[in-house]
Amino acid sequence: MVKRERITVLTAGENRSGPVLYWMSREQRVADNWALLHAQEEALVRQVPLAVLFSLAPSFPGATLRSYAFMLKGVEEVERRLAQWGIPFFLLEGEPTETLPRFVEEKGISLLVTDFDPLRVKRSWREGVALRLTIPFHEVDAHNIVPCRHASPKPEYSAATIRRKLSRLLPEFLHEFDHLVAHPFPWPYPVQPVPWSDLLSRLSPDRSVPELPGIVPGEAAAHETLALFIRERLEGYATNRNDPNRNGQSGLSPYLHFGQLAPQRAALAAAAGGEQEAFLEELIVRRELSDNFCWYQERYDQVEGFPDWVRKTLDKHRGDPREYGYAREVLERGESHDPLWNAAQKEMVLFGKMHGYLRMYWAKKIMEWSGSPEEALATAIYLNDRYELDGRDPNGYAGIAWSVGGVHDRPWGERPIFGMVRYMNYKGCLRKFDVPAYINRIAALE
Ligand code: FAD
Ligand code: FO1
Repeated sequence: MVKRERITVLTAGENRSGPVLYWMSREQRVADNWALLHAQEEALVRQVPLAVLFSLAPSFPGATLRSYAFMLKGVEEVERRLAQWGIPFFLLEGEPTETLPRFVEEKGISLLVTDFDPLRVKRSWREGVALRLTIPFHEVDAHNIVPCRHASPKPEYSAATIRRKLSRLLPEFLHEFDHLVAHPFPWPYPVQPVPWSDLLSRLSPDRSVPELPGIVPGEAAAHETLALFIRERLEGYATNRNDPNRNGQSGLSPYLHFGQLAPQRAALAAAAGGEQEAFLEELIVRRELSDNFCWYQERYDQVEGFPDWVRKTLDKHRGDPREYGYAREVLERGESHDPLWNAAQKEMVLFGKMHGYLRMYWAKKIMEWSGSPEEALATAIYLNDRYELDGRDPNGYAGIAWSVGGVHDRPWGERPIFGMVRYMNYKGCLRKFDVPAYINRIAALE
């Protein structure tokens, strides 16, 4: 049974008979998907057909060919996997607030289920659709192990405060998933296959950020990446994860971002592994703190979303002289005076995934070289969401807010520009890892 704490009734609606529809958005997978499991539970109780629908929005903020190509290959795999369970899949093009209510009416859907996502664009989609429904509309948190709304009723101050709440609740929520069954009530209408081959050309996403040849999209590849990490790199994660010269991170973020892997699955696999505390701290505490931030702080991508102490200290230092200042285009080309920063920017542009440790340094330097916190925030978000395959994610908005605006961090010694927001510098990196080796490695790959 899907736990009640995962389910939010967005609209009660009137009951009528008819199929159940899962509007898949964030959780683009068949296995380990609480939203899909809830939709099937409801369809079995009602003894009606079940279908899954993905709404392909042409203008997802910041998305380029890189992200759409990866995502659509994963969604195509979803269609193939669903067929094995007798569950049809539909892909609607256009804005969901238009296309979805029409589909619900045409097919006489009796219950609409969708997955939880704290981002603004998704809130507006859900609100827009809810306004035009007369049937029940349920939202299921299939991303957080402890459902976001249940873990805490407010924005958490730091990892420490949410960690206390999560660790109390994890024993109740970190368990094996229920299983999908072959759906016994067949879909009563003809199903046109999705025209996968010409979708991308019709979507015509920004091709200046090309696909990434080095990473295979989809649920199967996600599970292989997880298994490899657990087998070969979980053990050394605590020591290796912050060294850009070691392959110490899991590589899971693109799969988690597009919902091709359930964080709960990764946690279950790690918990059975070796030394997992450091990994679970990132995978559970840090990630679920990001959803908490974006859900309860609607201005998660604005300076107004920073804590009061930060806004005060940054205001005090607005007028400080900047030793360096770069236009966004110069930064985008990785042409600052700082070879380490340039290498990190190039790693992101070329491979779609900057090393986690360098993301902090990268964003803090943008803060140091921008004319204002507002400009720094906008530039970091623009570059992050344009080039990171795992971009356009609550983890990114929280990570950038931490770097630029001290969100989830504490006050540090006061200094120019940053005020009491934590500062990071080149010398600090030199102490942490072999900086020339990293710079040379990226230079050799260009
Ligand atoms: P691992 O170290 O293997 O971590 C495993 C998982 O734990 C990650 O996939 C992620 O879900 C979670 N995690 C790890 N570190 C963090 C963190 N600091 N905050 C939240 N969750 C974390 N992450 C994104 O998914 N998308 C982004 O756009 C993004 N932008 C960032 C920007 C900045 C300025 C900063 C400081 C961090 C950003 N992060 C972002 C968080 C983190 O850097 C990435 O999640 C991580 O590097 C992804 O690689 P991995 O999965 O191999 O990491
Ligand atoms: N979700 C959708 O439901 N429809 C889309 O067309 C869509 C496009 C998209 C493009 C890039 C990207 O990074 C994410 C995209 N998402 C889309 C959202 C994604 O599924 C995640 O839910 C959020 O980005 C993470 O919160």
